[in-house]
Amino acid sequence: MDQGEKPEQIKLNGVVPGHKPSLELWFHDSVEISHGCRLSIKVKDVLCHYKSEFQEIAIFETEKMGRMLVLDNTIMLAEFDESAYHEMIVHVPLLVHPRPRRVLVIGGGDGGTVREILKHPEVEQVDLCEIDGEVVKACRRFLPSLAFCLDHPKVKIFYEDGARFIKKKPGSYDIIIVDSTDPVGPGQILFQAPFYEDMKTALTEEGIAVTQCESFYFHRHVIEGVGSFARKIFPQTRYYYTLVPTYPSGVIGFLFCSMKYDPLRDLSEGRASGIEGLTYYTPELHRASFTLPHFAKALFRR
Ligand code: SPD
Repeated sequence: MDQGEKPEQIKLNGVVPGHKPSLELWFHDSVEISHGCRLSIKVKDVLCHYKSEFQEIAIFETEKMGRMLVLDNTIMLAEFDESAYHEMIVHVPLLVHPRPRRVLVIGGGDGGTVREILKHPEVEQVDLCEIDGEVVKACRRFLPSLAFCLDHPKVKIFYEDGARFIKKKPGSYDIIIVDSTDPVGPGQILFQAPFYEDMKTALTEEGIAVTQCESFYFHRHVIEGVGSFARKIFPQTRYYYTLVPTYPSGVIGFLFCSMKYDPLRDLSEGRASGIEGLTYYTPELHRASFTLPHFAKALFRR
């Protein structure tokens, strides 16, 4: 190297040693800390942040992922990829049931699941049971791209504990969707056998329940546990998944619990083609999402 020539700077993951970055705000999802792994999202602004009776609620304006809802330091959704979650938790069961008229959502106070249900014209009534009214309030104000649908005349909101609410509704619903948080705090009870028994009672004889059932990378014990009691309660149970880059493992799955209909045999492709405004769901993906990696399939054999 000639004298006076500057040595090449060594970069570590794009960071030049000695360079002082300007102030940056990153949110770190805390759900996977026990796996020694964390997802970080760059934030532009904190739109709201406060504690409700049940949990800590925050909504951020992010740099690249749109607005993001965080409950108890765990990412619930980002506008960037929420459609991959909400379209799959909704259209899979609603396109398998031939006449989904009455639908119950437990959790889902952000409105994303209800928004997708309302794309099915045959649905007559959507009951939303959300334990935390503050989530609905915050999303109405800061996440209108999801919460706008909560004022639709077919929608009725109940601010109650879903596990208690469902006990009062025997034989009432064609479809139940559990759009819950993780199995900690208020969401814990929704991952237990008595709740699955009560869901079965609340369904009609041909009903379908779909529940948020975590990631096959990081929550194998949850999937194994729920899978083992759910298959004793429902005539049919199948696990399927979707890809959500703003969840720490990039995937999240659902348990399809059915009294009669099969998620592959009974899919109505004709009705699927009439649904407007889809960005993720296709009938091909519907089928493919039930095909699991070898290790995930093994979780259901015990
Ligand atoms: N690990 C986070 C799981 C969150 C699932 N629920 C999201 C709610 C979106 N409506």
